[in-house]
Amino acid sequence: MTLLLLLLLLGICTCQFNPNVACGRTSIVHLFEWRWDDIAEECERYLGPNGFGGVQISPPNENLIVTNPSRPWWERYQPISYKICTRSGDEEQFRDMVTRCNNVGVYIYVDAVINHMCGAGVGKGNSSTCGSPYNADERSFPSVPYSLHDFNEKKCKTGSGNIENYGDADQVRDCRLVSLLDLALENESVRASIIDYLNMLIDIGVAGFRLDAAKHMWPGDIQAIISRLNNLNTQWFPNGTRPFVFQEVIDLGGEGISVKEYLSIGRVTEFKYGAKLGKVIRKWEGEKMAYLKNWGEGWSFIPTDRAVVFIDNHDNQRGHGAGGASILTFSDARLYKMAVGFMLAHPYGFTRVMSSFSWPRNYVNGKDINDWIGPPSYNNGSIKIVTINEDTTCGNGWVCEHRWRQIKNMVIFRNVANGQALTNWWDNGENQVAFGRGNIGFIVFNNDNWTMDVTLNTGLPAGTYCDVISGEKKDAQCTGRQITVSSNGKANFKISNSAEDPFVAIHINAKL
Ligand code: AAO
Repeated sequence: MTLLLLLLLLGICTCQFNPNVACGRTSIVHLFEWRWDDIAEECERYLGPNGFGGVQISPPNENLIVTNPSRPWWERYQPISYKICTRSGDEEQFRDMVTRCNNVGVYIYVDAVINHMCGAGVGKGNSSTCGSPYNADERSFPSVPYSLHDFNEKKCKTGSGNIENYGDADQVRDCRLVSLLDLALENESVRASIIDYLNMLIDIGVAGFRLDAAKHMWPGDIQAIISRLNNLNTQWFPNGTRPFVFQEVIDLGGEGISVKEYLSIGRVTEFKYGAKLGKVIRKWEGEKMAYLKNWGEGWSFIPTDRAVVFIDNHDNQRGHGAGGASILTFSDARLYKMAVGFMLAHPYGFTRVMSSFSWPRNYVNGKDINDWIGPPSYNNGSIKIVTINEDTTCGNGWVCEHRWRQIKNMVIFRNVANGQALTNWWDNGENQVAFGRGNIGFIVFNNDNWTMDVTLNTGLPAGTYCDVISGEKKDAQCTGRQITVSSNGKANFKISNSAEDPFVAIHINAKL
């Protein structure tokens, strides 16, 4: 009884900061632009069995259909109504996905676009994913309904009505982000519409929300909305569970708004993480992996229990948002796997893995002019299904980084090492580093231009382990390299700088 009370209290205390993942699961994956039917399948056939905790999905609400350029991915960030009706599927398919994913312990996190509606200049019509009418000129969205007084038309003080200076916090909140019609979130009618939308999703069974463009909303408005959300559906979650909320706030420093203003509301995306780690792994600006010894708060990141971290996201993998050229993506596969491996091995933050579709990058003067290209789709605009190849990778233009052996196995490593402190840090002063997680797991990187050959204290029990980067343990056999830990916990690591993946990871569940 006391234990129950304690657990209950713990649950209540951590509330909206708790990712709500099922016990023993520690990461979510962003299945960017996937169809609901495919996500349901993926939960059952892959994510559940491989220990993924959840899926961040693309915005499920009705959006503008953009035809020039033709069906860009970013049309989904231009809401027309809160009907569940997009290229990813309709409400029935959405409900089916949530049910099936929840039933295998993989929870759904909705990308909630509540700061704005569509662009100011898109005119009027019913070219939207469910055919709902809109009139951007009159600020009219009858299907919500929203009208002129629901938008920040008078509050914004810039000449253009758009955000012109990120140094001015008022502008960033009261003016239009890239001309998107900015909702007046202090209006009770606006709040009520948004709360209805989010509560509908909660009642269907979602576990939480990514709050898109949170930096462009006043913290007090977000707080007011969050506080009126329902508890999660008790069919899958304990009584009294609060929705997990993580806010998209880009703060690389030097602007009018600080990420700190949002930390009491929910978790926040730590954009410094991927931007800095990209520089370190690329060895730009004199950065070295040895400097990662105090990675985390030591690098002036937000507190670990407030951070959502990732190597790249759907914006900065193609030059949108923030981070610039240092961001690593699937296009730099070798370095990317090391970065994701480091992130998943390191205890800092709540981790999100990116899963992308491919597109032909085409740089003109340093900018990818194909940054708008939408998901793999047929001529009629419908999104292509995610096919699975014999070797477990994806087809039809889906990259599926989360299925790359090295990344999938590190998601499992993180689950196994959950709750263990970082131990036995070692570095050579350059780009060869290693660290453990308690006496549960150990990881070693060689990002120098020479071979590594060292004997390190792993902290692991003696035995032979299967390296989960070059292979994995299958039916008590190892398909990759084997590492022998002697009775004093030491093991020799020889990693060629020209290895396909110049890192090695072992953990107690990969002991042979
Ligand atoms: C599209 C068209 C526009 C058109 C508009 C309306 O591209 O030309 O005006 O429709 O018709 C996405 C796309 C947009 C797209 C939009 C709607 O990215 O291109 O517009 O859908 O379809 C800011 C926000 C951040 C936002 C990010 C993209 O703060 O919230 O821009 N991300 C989210 C989503 C994103 C989505 C939206 C929001 C809108 O993830 O997919 O947009 O729903 C600075 C600021 C950041 C700011 C960036 C970029 O960053 O700090 O807050 O992000 O600039 O404007 C260094 C600095 C760093 C700086 C960066 C870039 O790295 O250190 O701080 O440089 O300057």
